Amino acid sequence: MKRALITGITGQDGSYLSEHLLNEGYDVWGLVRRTSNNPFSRLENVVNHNKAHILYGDLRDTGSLARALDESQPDEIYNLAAQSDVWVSFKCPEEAQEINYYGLGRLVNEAVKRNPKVRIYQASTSEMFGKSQPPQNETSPFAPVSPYGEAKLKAHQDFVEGYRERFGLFIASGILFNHESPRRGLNFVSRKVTSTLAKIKLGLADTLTLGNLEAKRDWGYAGDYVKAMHRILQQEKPGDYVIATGESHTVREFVEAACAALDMPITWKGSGLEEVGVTADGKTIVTISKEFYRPVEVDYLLGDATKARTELNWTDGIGFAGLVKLMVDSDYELLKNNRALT
Ligand code: NDP
Ligand code: GDR
Repeated sequence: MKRALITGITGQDGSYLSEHLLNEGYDVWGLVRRTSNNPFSRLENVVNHNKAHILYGDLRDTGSLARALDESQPDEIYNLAAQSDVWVSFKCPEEAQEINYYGLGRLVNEAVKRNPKVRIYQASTSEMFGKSQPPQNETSPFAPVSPYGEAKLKAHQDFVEGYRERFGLFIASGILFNHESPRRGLNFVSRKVTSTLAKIKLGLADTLTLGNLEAKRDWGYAGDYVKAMHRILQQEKPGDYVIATGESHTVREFVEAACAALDMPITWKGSGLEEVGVTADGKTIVTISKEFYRPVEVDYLLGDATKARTELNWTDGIGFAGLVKLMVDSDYELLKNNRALT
């Protein structure tokens, strides 16, 4: 039985990946950091049934990583742990560097000391492309604009490409474009939109306040994307793979699709910070605030995943409208049944 260690198992991707690897017959171990609230809300299918082993540790604590590696003795490591919020990274840049850059260095160094043949997956990101011209693929230049993107790029260059070339290690990456799900953190725009609009529909909130509506993202479904992570580590040679749908939509289109899914269509009035989204009965339900703009924006991400489709035989499934509906329906049902959103 293969053993996998997942850092970031409590996050969106960690939860789907742990379920996928358990289905594939893996012995799954997850690194969890201590938090003041329940870290296992996404892991009902995994932890509550004692299917995965939990190890306490932190990417900032080398000793904890050493102990986690000794206990789990993994054949494969999936490094999903990160400070993953781009907006927050502008406010806490050292944290992004500490976890997203040095964290990978600590993990890789400790892992290969114990097992030079271990296979390591790094969660790289389309934020590394930043201002690079779309469509972006594995040969596009990197041009990150946020502390998050910069830390992820440095980690990618030093510990993925660099260690692979210098030491011949099996370190691979997925350069994943935005992927969402009903388990997406409430701080990210997709889930903020679906959860708040569902509240508005049920009379539990009045308005949804957003920042830049014009940014374009290539949004896919997280459940499909974790399958690519696993396939990347099953290849003969380690490589880097763009994972994306090849379709890009603005934040504005995301809001419109979510409103449509809730049978609550809106029209837009005004412009800039004064723009509002208004329902057919004249209620303003979307407003704009400077607070949610970023100092520098990534305007347009559109991924070309030809390499992954060819070499990994990877496909994405549900489409943009399907993804938005899945998220809206899930939030609406949870709220209707007085369940907490996590
Ligand atoms: P989440 O924010 O949902 O999950 C991040 C995980 O990292 C959580 O389990 C979190 O723990 C953990 N974590 C944070 N800091 C530390 C630390 N210091 N030590 C140990 N664990 C820590 O992210 P996603 O699941 O969405 O993303 C997974 C990975 O993929 C991340 O690395 C992200 O940067 C990257 N990525 C994500 C994309 C996306 O669209 N989702 C696209 C491209 C890349 P806790 O629960 O305690 O906060
Ligand atoms: P992103 O995701 O920065 O692409 O990073 P996010 O959902 O935070 O933003 C997407 C776009 O929406 C715009 N936006 C807002 N964003 C948030 N969070 N809140 C708002 O109110 C709002 N209004 C407009 C943003 O400006 C941006 O253009 C995600 C994370 O998962 C990263 O970890 C990952 O690496 C990348 O996707 C690929």
